[in-house]
Amino acid sequence: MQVLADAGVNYVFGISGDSVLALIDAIDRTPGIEYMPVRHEQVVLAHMGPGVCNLVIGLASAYRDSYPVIALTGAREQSKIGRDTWQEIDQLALLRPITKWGARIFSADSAPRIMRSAITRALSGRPGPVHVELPKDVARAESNVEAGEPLKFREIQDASRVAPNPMLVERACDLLLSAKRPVILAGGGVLRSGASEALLQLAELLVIPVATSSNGRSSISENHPLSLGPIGRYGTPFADKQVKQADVILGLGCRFSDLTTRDWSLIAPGTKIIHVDIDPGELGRQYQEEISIAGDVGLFLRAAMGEVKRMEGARRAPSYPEADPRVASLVKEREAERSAFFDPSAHASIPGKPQLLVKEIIEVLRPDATIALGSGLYAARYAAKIRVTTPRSYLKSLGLGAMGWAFPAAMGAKVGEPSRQVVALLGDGDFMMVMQDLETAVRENIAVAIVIFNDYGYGSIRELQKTEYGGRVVGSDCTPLRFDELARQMGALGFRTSKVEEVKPALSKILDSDKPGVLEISIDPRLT
Ligand SMILES: Cc1ncc(C[n+]2csc(CCOP(=O)(O)OP(=O)(O)O)c2C)c(N)n1
Ligand SMILES: [Mg+2]
Repeated sequence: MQVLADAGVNYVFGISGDSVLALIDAIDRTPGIEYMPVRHEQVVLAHMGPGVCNLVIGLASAYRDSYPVIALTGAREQSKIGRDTWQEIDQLALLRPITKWGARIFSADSAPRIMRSAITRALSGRPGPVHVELPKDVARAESNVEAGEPLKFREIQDASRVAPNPMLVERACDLLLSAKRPVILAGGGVLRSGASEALLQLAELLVIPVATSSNGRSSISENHPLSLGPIGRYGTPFADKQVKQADVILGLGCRFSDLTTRDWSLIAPGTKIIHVDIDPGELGRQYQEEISIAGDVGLFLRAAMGEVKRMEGARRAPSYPEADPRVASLVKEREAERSAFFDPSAHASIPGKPQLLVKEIIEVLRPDATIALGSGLYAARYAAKIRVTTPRSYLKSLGLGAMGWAFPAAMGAKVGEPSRQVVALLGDGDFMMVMQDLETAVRENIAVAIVIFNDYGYGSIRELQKTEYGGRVVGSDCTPLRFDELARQMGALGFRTSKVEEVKPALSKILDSDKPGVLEISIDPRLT
C-alpha cells in the first residue's frame, strides 16, 4: 500500500471479502490512500473467486481501450492454492487474456517489488490493466522491506517513450508533403501519449485535416477548422467521405479497427498509409502499410515537425488554416451536416426528437465537461453527436462495448477531476446493470449527472428484431421503472421529463447542486 500511496494513488475502489480484509485494513492504516467501497466489482480491489469473476468486464474494457488499471485480488492461503478450495478458481489464468501482466505476491518481502512492477507495467508503453493476487497468509505476514523510492507516473511514462526511427520519420514527411489530399487519423494513442498539442501543431503546419477513431475523440477540439470529427460506426458520413477520398492517411496511435473503418471498407485501395504506434504488434496488422513506424506518437509528431521545417516544406506561413480553400470548404460541409442533424424541421416525423434532447443537453454543459456514453442506441446515435473539445473529456467502452460501463466511468472521472462537470449519458438497460452504485455516488458525494434515455428496454436490440427478425421483439422490453423516484429514494436528486424544454432546467439543477442526480428522459418505446 505504501508503494501505491507513494506513487500518488489516492483511492482504491473495491468490494470486500475475507480474502482481502488484510488489504483493506492496510489501506486504512496507510496515510494518503483511501478505501472507497463500491457496489459492483468492475474496479479494482476484489475478493477471490466470485469477486474476481465480477472484475472481468472492467478489466476487459480497460484492456481493449488501453487504460492503465491495477487490480488487487485476494486469494486463499498459499498452502491451499490449487486444491479447489472454497471459492477458488485459477484467477491468474482467468484474467490473463484481458490483462497485460499478472503476478502473485508470494512473500511479504516481495510485495514492494511486485507492486512497483505492477505500476510500471500498467503505465508504460501501451497502457493497460495488470493483476496482482495476494494470498491471505501473505497479506497478514509482517515484513521489514522498505517501499523504496516513490515511483512517479510521469517518469514511468517518459522512460518507455520509444523514439521513432529518424529515417522513417523523414520518409513519412516526404510522403505527407507530396500528398494531394492527406488526412490524419488520430486514435486513442494520441491521448495516452499526451500528444494533443503536438498533433495540432503538425496538422496546422501542414494544413492536414484530422479525423479520429471513436477512442481518439477529444485528441483535437472538434470545433477546430481542421477537425473532421469521428469516422466509422459512430462517425459521420462527412468524415467518412474525407477518409475515403484521401490519397495518404497518417494513422496515429490507432488500430484501424472494424468500427473505425466500417469493416475495412472506408479506406480506398491504393491509399497510402503511414502508421505510427507504440505497440509494434499493431503495425501492418489490418492494412498493407506504406510506412510503419514503431514509437511514441508525441515523439513522432515532434520529430516530424522538425523534419518538415528542415525540408522547408511547410505549405504556408502559419496563418489560420481556414485561409486554405480546402479547409474552408470542409468546415462549411461539416457545419452544414451538423445543422441538418439538429434541425427540428428535418425530424418533424420523429415524435421524441432525440436530437433535440441532446442539443439541450449540450447547451447546459460547460465546454470542458466530461461525458461518459453508454452503449445503447440513444447514446451512440444521438448523444455521440456532442462536440468534444477538451482532451480526455469523452469516455466510452469502445473495444468491448460493454453496457454498465459509463456510469462507473463517470464516477471515476469525477473523483479524478472534481472541478470538472461530469455527465453520463446512457440507456435504461445500461444503467440497470450498475444502478446500485448510485448508493456509492450518494455516500461519497460523487457529483455526477446521470441522464437516462428511457425507452423502456433495449432499443438498439429491439430495432434489430424489428428489421431483421420479422418484428418479433423478444426479451427486449423492460417493465417501466421510475428512475427519478429510485434516485430520490437513494438520496440523489431525481427528475423525469419527456419534454424537450424541460431538459435544460432539470439538468442545470443537478449540475449546480454539487450532488449526484438522475435525469430520466422518457422516450416513446415505439420509436425503436
Ligand atoms: C454487458 C453487455 N451485455 C449485452 C450487450 C448487448 N447490448 C448492446 S446494446 C444493448 C441494449 C442497450 O439498451 P439501453 O442501454 O437501454 O440503450 P438503448 O439501445 O435502449 O438506447 C444490449 C443488450 C452489451 N453491449 N453489453
Ligand atoms: Mg433503452
